Amino acid sequence: MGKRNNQDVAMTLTCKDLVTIHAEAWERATVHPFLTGCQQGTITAAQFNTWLVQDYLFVKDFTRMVGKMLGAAPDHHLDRLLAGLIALKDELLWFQAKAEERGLNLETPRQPTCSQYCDFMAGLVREPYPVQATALWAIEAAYNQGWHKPGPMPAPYTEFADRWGNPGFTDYVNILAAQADEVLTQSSDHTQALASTTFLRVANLETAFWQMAFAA
Ligand code: HMH
Repeated sequence: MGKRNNQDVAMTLTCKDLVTIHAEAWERATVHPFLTGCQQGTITAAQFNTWLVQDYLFVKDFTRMVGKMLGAAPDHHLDRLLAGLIALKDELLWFQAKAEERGLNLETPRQPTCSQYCDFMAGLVREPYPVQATALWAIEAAYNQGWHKPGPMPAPYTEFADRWGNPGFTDYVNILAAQADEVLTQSSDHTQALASTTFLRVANLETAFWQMAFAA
């Protein structure tokens, strides 16, 4: 924050600012006993499998959210969104393969937290595009940082940590931040305030999402 647009003294909020403003919520979203448990080998198979199935259900609706963003995005954002969708196509197939390996049934009901997160994503279509772009970045950044922060993960979690913690994914997240920053700069204070509450909502949903593994 603090940077001012010299025309109308509007604030220009950036993704970096959001992490600072909501530092505690972001820390809870990205440093969690689920992730440290994977790293230390203390997560049970049942806990991990609960997360895996619920995350598959999440990613299906996340894919729908990104698909709807195509309708609102400026022309020069389409390429990255489409690249993101192609990666999500692979990711959904990967989740199916992981579930098969583990003998998991993906036709499982969503837990309440997963449902809340999916409802939140479905509702984003009603928000201005800059708010959607901020949410997209925040959702991907949470996993990028969360899976990266504990450091190298032992088997069988290595490939999970690599999927979201790898440098290519970090580059993608940084591009999403740049795209969100660009449209936030052109937004009203009201839209920027909405982007800030949306970021906080993502952080809180992410924290609750990790917690689901322990509630089952
Ligand atoms: C809950 N947040 C959750 N799941 C994911 N797979 C991502 C973010 C990143 O795609």
